[in-house]
Amino acid sequence: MEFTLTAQDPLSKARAGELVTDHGVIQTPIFMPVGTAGTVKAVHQRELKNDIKAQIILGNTYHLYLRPGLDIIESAGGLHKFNGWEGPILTDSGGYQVYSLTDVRKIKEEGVTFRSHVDGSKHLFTPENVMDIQRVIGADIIMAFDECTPYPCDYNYAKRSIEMTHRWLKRCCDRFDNTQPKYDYNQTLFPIVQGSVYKDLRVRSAEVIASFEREGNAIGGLSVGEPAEEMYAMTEIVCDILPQSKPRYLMGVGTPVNILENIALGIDMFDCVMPTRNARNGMLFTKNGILNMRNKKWENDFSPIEADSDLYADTQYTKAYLRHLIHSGEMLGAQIATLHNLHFYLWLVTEARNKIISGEFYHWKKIMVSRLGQRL
Ligand code: PRF
Repeated sequence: MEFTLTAQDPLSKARAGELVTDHGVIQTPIFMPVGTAGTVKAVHQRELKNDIKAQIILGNTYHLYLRPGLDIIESAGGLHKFNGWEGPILTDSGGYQVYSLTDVRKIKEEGVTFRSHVDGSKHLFTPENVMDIQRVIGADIIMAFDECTPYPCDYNYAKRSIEMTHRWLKRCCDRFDNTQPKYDYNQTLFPIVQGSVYKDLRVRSAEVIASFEREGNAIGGLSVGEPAEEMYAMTEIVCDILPQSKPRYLMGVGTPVNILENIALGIDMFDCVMPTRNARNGMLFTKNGILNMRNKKWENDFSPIEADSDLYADTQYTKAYLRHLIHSGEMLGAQIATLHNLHFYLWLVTEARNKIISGEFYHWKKIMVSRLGQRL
């Protein structure tokens, strides 16, 4: 995998770059739509490619391992062949889903035992088997197995946790480096910085993670309930330590404002369920702020969802119609709203990239941040 920096903003730490994978080029900063179970919910692969212009999508080790299971994914020839998405894929390691989705779990040095949220069966994830599983799934970028600490988190717990995450990383790298891809393209492993909201722990973790010299690095453990200012403070400290020459991925972030603020601090890659999940509840993100489509206000509004958009779904349908669909629990409502939100998130990062290249990012970001959070 090659990463080239194309431009740097003179007034912030924002960067524009290009990441080359065997399944295509990713222009950064980028937002990666979340496709937990091998599908970006409510969106066809053709729409992802042609309408939203997604450049990379996410999958989850935890979900895919439980259902459909590795035998089926391997028989299909890997996740790309199975789901028909031909672009790059990144899989998260399960080092977050086991904590957020399972209640019966035990974290030990060896790994994490948990019960499936699907059928209650018992499983063990270790740094080694999570690498093996991600080899079978076959994502282009795979993630290290980590512990994402909750917020708030006791200092001593967070300290012990990063040391274990670092030992797990060594085990991940040993396994990854001693195994081969299952299919005819390369995979790369990104390690994850943790450390809760403690500066010294973030510094320590970032130094350790950087010392592994992988092809890209990620920041985890943020956007778990802490105030945005604390998240930004941690991102800033960590970005100052992680190498300039490699992509930086901030996991599970965030709102449009969070994304712009973190781009300004030097983040290149984002993922979040917010645009997809909130769409299904009728929340639309736009250039001028946030719309709640369930609101009675839109009942008789026959204007397009977004008049000056190049997305078919934005100009073809009215607000009143989308409100009706969402209200009635119609599937098309989820489809239209999801297309809209993902198209908006991809527009936001593409525009950020263009502004970084033209040297206007800092001022543009200021104006956008004041608009994006407004409730319309
Ligand atoms: N670790 C992993 N995946 C994640 C996170 C993490 O800390 C987060 C935190 N926001 C989202 N997804 N492995």
